[in-house]
Amino acid sequence: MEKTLVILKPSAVQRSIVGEVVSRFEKKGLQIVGMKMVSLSDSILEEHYSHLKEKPFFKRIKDSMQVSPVIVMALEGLEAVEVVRMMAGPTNGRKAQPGTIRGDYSVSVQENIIHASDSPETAEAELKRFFLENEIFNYPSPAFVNLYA
Ligand code: YYY
Ligand code: MG
Repeated sequence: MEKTLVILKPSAVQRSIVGEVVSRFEKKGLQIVGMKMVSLSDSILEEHYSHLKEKPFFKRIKDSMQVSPVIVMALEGLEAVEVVRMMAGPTNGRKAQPGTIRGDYSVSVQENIIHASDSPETAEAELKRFFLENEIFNYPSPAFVNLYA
């Protein structure tokens, strides 16, 4: 089993599509093992988007992540990192296939609804960044036998 981090960005929270997006993950068979609403500080965003920190548009991204609180989620499943990235679709909502979250809800690069960890290593670091140890849960999933055979 693998865990991955999803952030429902202000573009999801402000447009009131949190439920729809969360529902997609549940229907797919991913188990929610952590979930909370938080306001993202400058320092956590500088760490989280450190690969973009030197870009001229970094402030624009940071501002957009702070216009409202976000929902951070920990999702668990077999190959969850890859599964969730596929469900998200590519960064640019205009290039994302219909059927993906970004493809169905976004026409933007910046306002692209969710963040999803891009590798198992990144996922581990990102889960630690946004969750305390006791905020990630381990509980039986009765549906498990129907999900993976
Ligand atoms: O992993 P992913 O979210 O698909 O893209 P990243 O290249 O890691 O960029 C993070 C985030 O930054 C992206 O979701 C939107 C924003 N962004 C942007 O607004 N403009 C860009 N040219 C590149 C990224
Ligand atoms: Mg990324």
